[in-house]
Amino acid sequence: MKENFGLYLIATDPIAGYKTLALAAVECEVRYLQLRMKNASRKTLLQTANLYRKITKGTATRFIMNDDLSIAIESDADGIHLGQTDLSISEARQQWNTPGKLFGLSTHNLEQAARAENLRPDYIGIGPVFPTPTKADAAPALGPEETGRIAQAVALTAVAIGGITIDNLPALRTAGIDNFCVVSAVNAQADPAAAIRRLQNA
Ligand code: TZP
Ligand code: MG
Repeated sequence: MKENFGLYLIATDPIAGYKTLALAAVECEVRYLQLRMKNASRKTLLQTANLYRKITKGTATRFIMNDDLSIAIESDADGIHLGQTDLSISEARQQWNTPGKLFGLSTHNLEQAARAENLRPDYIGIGPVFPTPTKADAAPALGPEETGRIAQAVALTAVAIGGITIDNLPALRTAGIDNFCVVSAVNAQADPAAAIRRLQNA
């Protein structure tokens, strides 16, 4: 069954701070909150992951750890998000054999999304939809129409990502995309709860 939850939020260098961002996500009942700290020490990563676990525990918000399976396991995250060149989904499932844990996978074209169907992740990311400065090694932008085609071609819950703002959300909707993920549209805002609400209500 494909899930329809709207906003998926990634926490990366939030100007309001990691704690304020997580509290805002919970307050706004954002379904997915992913912790994606690039270049942080393991100690800082684990501390922040433990904080995210504590803040989201027993709420509507699922805490997903980016990339690092050992931190996901140690902090008892709700799941892990992996890229095409990270640990494989099957390998991650073997190492984290706990019922109910969620596994997300990034895809960047139709071929990768189609291949993902065999790996059975709980959801896939599709993108970047638009050019984005947030991810240095991002693949070429797909555009909303191609992103929508890919999302509809696969029998997996899909989340569009990359360069999404309040202004281009209507183009995603037109392309039949229900779930979307943002970094800068919320992390670059001083009042993340207000930014989240604007996106949820757009
Ligand atoms: N993966 C593909 S694009 C991207 C990631 C993590 C960054 C999206 O960030 P923004 O600021 O919402 O464009
Ligand atoms: Mg990754």
